[in-house]
Amino acid sequence: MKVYKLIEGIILQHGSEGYMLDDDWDELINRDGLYQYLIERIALSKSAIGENALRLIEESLLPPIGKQEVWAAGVTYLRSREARMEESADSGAADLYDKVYEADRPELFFKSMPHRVAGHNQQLYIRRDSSWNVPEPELTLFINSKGSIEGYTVGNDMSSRSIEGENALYLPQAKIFERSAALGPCLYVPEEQIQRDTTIRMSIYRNNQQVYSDETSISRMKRSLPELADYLFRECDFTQGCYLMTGTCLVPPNDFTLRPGDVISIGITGIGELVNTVSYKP
Ligand code: DO4
Ligand code: MG
Repeated sequence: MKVYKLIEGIILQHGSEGYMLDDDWDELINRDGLYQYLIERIALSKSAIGENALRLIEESLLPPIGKQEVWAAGVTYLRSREARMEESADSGAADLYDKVYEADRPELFFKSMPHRVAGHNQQLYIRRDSSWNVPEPELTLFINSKGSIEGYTVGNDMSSRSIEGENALYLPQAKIFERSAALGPCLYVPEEQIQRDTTIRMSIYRNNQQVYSDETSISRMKRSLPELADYLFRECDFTQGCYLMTGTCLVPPNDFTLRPGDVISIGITGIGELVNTVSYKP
């Protein structure tokens, strides 16, 4: 089941059918047994809107977020640990990443308020004061206010590697700026939890040429998804639920940096494709 947030209303997509709802986003998604609830809503719905659903989704899609905070986990894959140790070698912080990868407590950090989040086909920004900018493709959890993982989306944790590499204490500046997070295209609510062998892939295009492409499986993540959610909920309440990006598993080569005009496409099997164009903040 896919839940799309539109400028006016919400579309549930189940199989090839679409159903329009006029619910409040936060009330609709923040519940236990979300999949079952959405199935019941479809059964009560008078009619499917068929092909119109696709047109509406294309024309008026928003990121699948209301009042939820966006958090992120870091160094959950070996590839991220390696990349971070390389970029921070000169600052002397390489050890931090090694330690956090092995530690019981995961790295969790605040990523974004909802108003800084871009949706599918919207622009993402890179910092002008950063010389090394990368996208981070991340499976992103929707966790309800009781701490239960009820859905998933595709996330992009845009990052400045030059700022983080200069000093690990600059992490918030490397991570939090206008349009530094993307979520979408939908909230995916499966009947069962997401499969461990789910594939995540990313391609980057410059002047219509592919300049990067790779893929991996979320089974390479060192930690379990409930473990990350449990730590996040230890001493924080999220009355509307929250989103949690689960860490990057793909890192472009060290000589790669994003430029304005680049197009980033991130896909996760079952969820869909999140596509964004890069620019500077106007
Ligand atoms: O440790 C800094 C951030 C790590 C991160 O964002 C990631 O591994 O995805
Ligand atoms: Mg990340």
